[in-house]
Amino acid sequence: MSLSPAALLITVAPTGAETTKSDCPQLPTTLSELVGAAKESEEAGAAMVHVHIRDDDDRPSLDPERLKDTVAALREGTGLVVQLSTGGSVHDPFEARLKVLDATPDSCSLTMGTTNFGDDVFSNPWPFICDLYQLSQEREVVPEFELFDLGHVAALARLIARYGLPYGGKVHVDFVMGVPGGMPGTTDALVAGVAALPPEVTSWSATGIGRTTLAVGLAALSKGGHLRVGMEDVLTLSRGVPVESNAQLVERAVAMGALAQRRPMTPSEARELLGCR
Ligand code: KMH
Ligand code: ZN
Repeated sequence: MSLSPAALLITVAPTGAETTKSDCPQLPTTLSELVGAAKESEEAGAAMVHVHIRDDDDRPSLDPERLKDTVAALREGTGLVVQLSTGGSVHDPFEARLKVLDATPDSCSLTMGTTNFGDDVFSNPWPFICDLYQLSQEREVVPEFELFDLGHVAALARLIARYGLPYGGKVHVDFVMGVPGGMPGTTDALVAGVAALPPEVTSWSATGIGRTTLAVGLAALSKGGHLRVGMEDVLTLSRGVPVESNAQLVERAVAMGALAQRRPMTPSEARELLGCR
């Protein structure tokens, strides 16, 4: 009997909407920087990319044409599963967030509730969640449910009960932990979240923001989950040591996975896991 290691989905989140280019010049904000970071991350072992884009002044953007060009460029330059953020920045209106699906990504993020987000509010009221979910089903885009809090897990069960399974028939969630205002980035919180997942969930990953990144990553591996890493979520490797590239974080995730006898999943395995086209 072969005992090949179980596959580990590594998602890279290279940019996010919160960090400024002036605070972090190595953050990939232009299209060519983003594609470069995605290529390097794929070579390092990532199978999916979670994408936020910026405008010409490096500010967060949901510009429809830019989003389409970004999806095309990532498809051209990489084999990664392309997941567009529908969360955007805390300032983005619901209408623009729904329009993200016009760019025909493979996957989209879908946050399961409103959460305090540092000093801001990341707004995801129930009617917006329902609209976005139904649109993802219509457009055949696979959602990744982002869970910032235990209540978001309960909201996911309610959503599936009301509207059925996502396009593709699989249910993949990502625990986003350690946001000031959301659930803490601890093993205890992750264990509670995983225990509460509805039975329809077929796979889950976790990411710990800032200094919780290692605790959450190790806890996720010990529970058999998958990992999301990237400069959207963490900007230091250890206290005072800046991240130089997204690939560096992917390499670290691969090394952590190797200790847990997991090998990086390929993009085509990820497509199968997630039920993407
Ligand atoms: N930037 C946060 C306000 C997502 O991508 O869907 C929302 C976020 C979640 O990053
Ligand atoms: Zn995001």
